[in-house]
Amino acid sequence: MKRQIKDDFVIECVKGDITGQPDIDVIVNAANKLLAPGGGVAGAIHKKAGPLLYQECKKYAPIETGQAVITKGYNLPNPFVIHTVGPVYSEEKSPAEKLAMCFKNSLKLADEKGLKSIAFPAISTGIFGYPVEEAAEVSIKAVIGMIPGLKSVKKIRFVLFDENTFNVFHKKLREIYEGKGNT
Ligand code: AR6
Repeated sequence: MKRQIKDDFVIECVKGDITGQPDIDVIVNAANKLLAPGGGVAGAIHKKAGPLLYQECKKYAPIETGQAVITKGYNLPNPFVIHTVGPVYSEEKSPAEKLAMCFKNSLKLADEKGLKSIAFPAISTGIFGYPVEEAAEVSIKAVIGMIPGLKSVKKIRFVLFDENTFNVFHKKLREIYEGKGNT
């Protein structure tokens, strides 16, 4: 599903694997504070990128929840990876604020670097336990709020791994845009 926000900007949801998006400049990793290879998205990204990714990550670790750092993509089809740490839902006092920060800080980094396209997974909705409905609302609103200020980024893609998460994000994106009068 694709939404043309303005003439030259696209926001879309696809079902798939974040490590299989060769047309995207930077993919976002749902990382842990140590930026170490874990399970889920982080495991898949580090596996495909190869060990040099963790070597570079170590230079920037640890980072705080909501922060983001950028590295090269190594063996991934993307030149860059942004690593951001989502909130652990049951432990965070203001999880929505922290989750929104992940998206905002990642977009800011990509834009500053002059990148044109970015792909996000459903940060925090796996091991970190954020309910998918709530996460979709916070995540989509956070990226949409950033669009007017972006200079370089022209495409934002949400890559959702399973059918349910895809359906929830897809529906939420449609609702938010229908609310704004788009079709
Ligand atoms: N591509 C796209 N989405 C994926 C992929 C993939 N290859 N694999 C899983 N997902 P998670 P979190 C989905 O657990 O909740 C790691 O160990 C998954 O189904 O990867 O932020 C880190 O090191 C879910 O919908 O991230 C941290 O310790 C979503 O991506 C911790 O897990 C996020 O799931 C981060 O937990």
